[in-house]
Amino acid sequence: MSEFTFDDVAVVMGTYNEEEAIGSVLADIERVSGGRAEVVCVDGSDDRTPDIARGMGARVIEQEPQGYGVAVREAVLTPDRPVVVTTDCDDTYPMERLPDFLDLINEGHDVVSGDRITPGAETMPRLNRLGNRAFAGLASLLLGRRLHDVTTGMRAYRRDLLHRIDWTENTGLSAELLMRPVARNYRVTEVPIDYDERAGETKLDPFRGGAAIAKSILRIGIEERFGTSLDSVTTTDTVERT
Ligand SMILES: Nc1nc2c(ncn2[C@@H]2O[C@H](COP(=O)(O)OP(=O)(O)OP(=O)(O)O)[C@@H](O)[C@H]2O)c(=O)[nH]1
Ligand SMILES: [Mg+2]
Repeated sequence: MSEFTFDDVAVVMGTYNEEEAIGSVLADIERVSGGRAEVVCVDGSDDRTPDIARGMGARVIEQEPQGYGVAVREAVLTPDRPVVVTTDCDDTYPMERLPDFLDLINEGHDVVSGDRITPGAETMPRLNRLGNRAFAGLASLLLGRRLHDVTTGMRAYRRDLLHRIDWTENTGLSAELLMRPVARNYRVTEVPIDYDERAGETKLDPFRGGAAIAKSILRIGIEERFGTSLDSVTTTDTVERT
């Protein structure tokens, strides 16, 4: 089997008023991939974000802002390229690690997930760090496999896996994108990554967002482990803007 190169990679993201960060994120992707990775932004901004993205050669799909997962679901399902990498557009994730993620896909993994927690994540707000540890602990218990960071935004996926699973979550989509493949015995690995301080304003309310993520993890864990649909845990997951 021939190895994937950056000509086979699409880097995708939801973008919502990220004009302070998007130039730097897209420049990093361009530099690290030698301009070969395709970039897809699913954008709900009312600032200059989409203009900057288009000016830098990204494909921009406009979408009313409906929350993280609605945007990222569309973003991961859009590319035709066989390797899809997600990131946040806030300059927190280390784009210089893209070659390592691609190497791990080429070694046979279906999902490569950036683990911010193991290296310390000192730049992450304390409440977020505690919450993220708790989410990983809960998901690990439910799935019976130790996972370290289930809410990370930086992952690489084989495209066919993304189209074989139905994705149901919004704020909890990041956890779902890791948990369902783990539960279905895809080859999933976590790789430690550094995590930077965010540029620009957060788009998520930590309390409402955290509650939504906890519910998603419970629902997915129970559905995947016991094959029971947990409609009673379903809520309308609207996103509180800060
Ligand atoms: N299109 C679109 N993008 C969104 C929406 N909500 C969040 N995003 C984007 O999704 C990514 C993740 O959102 P963040 O605000 O960084 O969420 P977070 O990483 O949990 O929180 P921080 O710790 O503040 O970074 C960012 O690139 C946002 O711009 C939305 O409703 N629509
Ligand atoms: Mg972020």
